[in-house]
Amino acid sequence: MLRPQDSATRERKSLAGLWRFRLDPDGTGRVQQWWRAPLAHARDMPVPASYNDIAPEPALHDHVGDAWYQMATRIPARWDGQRIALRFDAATHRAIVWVGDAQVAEHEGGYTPFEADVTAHVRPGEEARVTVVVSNELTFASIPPGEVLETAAGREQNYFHDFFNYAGLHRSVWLYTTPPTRITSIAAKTGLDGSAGSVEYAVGQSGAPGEAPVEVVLRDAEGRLVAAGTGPEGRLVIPAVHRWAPGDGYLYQLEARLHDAEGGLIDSYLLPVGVRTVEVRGAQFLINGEPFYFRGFGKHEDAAVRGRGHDDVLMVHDFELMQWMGANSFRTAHYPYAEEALDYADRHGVVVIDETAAVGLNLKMTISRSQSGAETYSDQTVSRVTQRAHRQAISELIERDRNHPSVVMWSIANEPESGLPAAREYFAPLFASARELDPTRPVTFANVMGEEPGRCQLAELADVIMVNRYYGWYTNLADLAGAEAVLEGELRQWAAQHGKPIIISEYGADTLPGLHAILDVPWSEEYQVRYLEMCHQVFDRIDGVAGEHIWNFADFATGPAIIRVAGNRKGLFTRDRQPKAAAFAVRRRWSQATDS
Ligand code: BDP
Repeated sequence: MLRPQDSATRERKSLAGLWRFRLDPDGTGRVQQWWRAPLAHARDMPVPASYNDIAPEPALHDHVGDAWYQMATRIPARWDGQRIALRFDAATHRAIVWVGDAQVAEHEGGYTPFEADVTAHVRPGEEARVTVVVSNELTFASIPPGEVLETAAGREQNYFHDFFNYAGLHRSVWLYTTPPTRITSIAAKTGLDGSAGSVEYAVGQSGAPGEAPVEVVLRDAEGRLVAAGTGPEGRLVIPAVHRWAPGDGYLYQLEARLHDAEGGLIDSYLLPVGVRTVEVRGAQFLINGEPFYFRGFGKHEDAAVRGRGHDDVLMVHDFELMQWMGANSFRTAHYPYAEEALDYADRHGVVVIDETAAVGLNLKMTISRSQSGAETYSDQTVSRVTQRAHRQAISELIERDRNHPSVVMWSIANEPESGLPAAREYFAPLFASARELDPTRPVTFANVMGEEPGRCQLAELADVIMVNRYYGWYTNLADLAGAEAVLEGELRQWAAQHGKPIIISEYGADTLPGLHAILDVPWSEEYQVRYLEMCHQVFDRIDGVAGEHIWNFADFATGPAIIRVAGNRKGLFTRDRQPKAAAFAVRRRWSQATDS
């Protein structure tokens, strides 16, 4: 599915703004067919945003079930004769969409896009009514998993991950045109051969293959033509290529065009292409054949008021702060981020580990009431049904992001229970699918504390060992010397047993800004600084360590818990992006780094 764009032959209209909105805790809307009329008893709701924090109401904040959005928009009269599509960049966690009285789309999964051809349901020049029902329920059939509990106080959502279950229309919604005969997909794989680069492309089109001849041109960043080809597949060679590299987000523009028999332009689509290679060799992670050391963060899409709603202001600010820190990379913990973030990373040479929303496949880790003591993998819990949703999540992630040069690796899960043979049975086919869908990038997952080398059944399946470790916080609290010994011992074991690159994909300590202490007092700013320094000293002593991603870039919202103080406070920045002392300490380390 190609993203909507304005090109010589295509036009977009954003549906961002205020929509009408109504909660539906009892699910009556589906029975009463609320899409058939203007939404009664509705209030204003901004899109994109999570709905949860927009008004100070527990019923909105903690809602479980359906929520309805509706808006009316005029279809431009000049769109007559075009194919018209409606696209949601995300609807969390699932949605059904109607245009007028007709259902046009249904989608499972809260962080990947979906669209519908609505040409037959709208009339250029007239208004169209768009209605969407989103459901935030998580079950063992969804990614991420969860369970809805029927309690005396009503329905409650239980989930197994440490961030608030924000919901709603989190990203842009577009109406857009394409010509009736159109380009439907483009894939570009890049390679390097000495000073030359190559782009292998495949262009899909509607109708019979080859119906309209395909032409492809590649231009450099200044708009100069560097290569051209014809046919739906081919290979372009760029002599003296300017590589895409960390810190140097150089992009070429690939333009695919469809022509009619007379040579007239039918459709044109522009794809930015960064020419680079990625490879794991021994214990090294190579970008363009050179060792790369990941410096950065696990992040969240999270902010006051807008929740997980995409916002360009906050996104650019976060990237600027990461650059100020000297970070060169981040992980999209714990779900695919807005595509705008990947575009930005492409353009600025920021390296991304791209993660699915498969977080919480671990019932050992949860404080869940009804499932405590339950097995993670069983017919009633994480099962083949979960696996089906998980495979779909992997394939939608790869399909969406495969052309981004910034994305160097897929992370197919965060902290699953991985020490059981059942984990291997569940995950082996998923690793295989990811590799089949994209043979060009390494595939990994984030290993949880306790699933050490020798125990973990999945490390063998991963190309890179990613571990989340909290020695000095969840264990060895206020005992940094003890923590140092355990951390070093474990990392050395990983290095010896697997010989693969090791990335510490999470390490961190909760910290309240303004709390100070001379001694090692957890939650103080000084403890966070010393904890991180201890970890860094260990990483620097171990050859196989290929990266460090601090948990977390900023404080973020969670559900209520006695180990959380109005959210998770492991940020180097507060939730409103003010630095804690550790931000300055880590900035000194990262800005002094001389390698990539
Ligand atoms: C890890 C999780 C992450 C949590 C973090 C923490 O991957 O989502 O927020 O620990 O406890 O278990 O802070």
